[in-house]
Amino acid sequence: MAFSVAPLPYDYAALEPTIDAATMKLHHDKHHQTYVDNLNKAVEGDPSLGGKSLEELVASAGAGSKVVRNNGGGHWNHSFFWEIMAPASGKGPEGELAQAIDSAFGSLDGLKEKFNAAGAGQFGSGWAWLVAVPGQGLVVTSTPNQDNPLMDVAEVKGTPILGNDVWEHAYYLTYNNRRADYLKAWWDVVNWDKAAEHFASAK
Ligand code: MN3
Repeated sequence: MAFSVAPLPYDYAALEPTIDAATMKLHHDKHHQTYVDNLNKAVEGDPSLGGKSLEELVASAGAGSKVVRNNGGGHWNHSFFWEIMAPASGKGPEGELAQAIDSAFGSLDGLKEKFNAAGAGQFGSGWAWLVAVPGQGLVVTSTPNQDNPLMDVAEVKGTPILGNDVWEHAYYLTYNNRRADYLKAWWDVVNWDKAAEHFASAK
């Protein structure tokens, strides 16, 4: 098998009460695994894709099949998602990332407001992102389905710094239909150290 789901970097219950253990188990073990299984099937069935990295498949998603776009995106996005969260630490952004947030959004609250609006405004399923765009600094955007800002088809292209999954499967057990409540609570489990790593790699 070409691609596989990495174990969660923490316990299923580690993000409670923000995200419940049952949601994490289903989301990681079933939803993410299904994207990976379907991606592997698609790659096995198409010799022209053999040997390509996930990053390559994602970067050329618009030129490939819908199956690879959806499931390659699903694999990349979820791998990113597990790592951009961590047990609540009470910490916020620091250093250069904090400065860049202040300069783009006025404050961390300004970023949260914009990011939560992008997540709430994404019709149907998709993702909200904070992206480092070359020459522009930090930008908030959203993508439909399993698209992401690394894809050739993305409206806003750049390096993802933060990303939140706004598919119902990410929050329905605890928050039911209240996506806005989930978006608001999610900030408690953001892994700001990992976000800083992404920001450093974007420069
Ligand atoms: Mn998901």
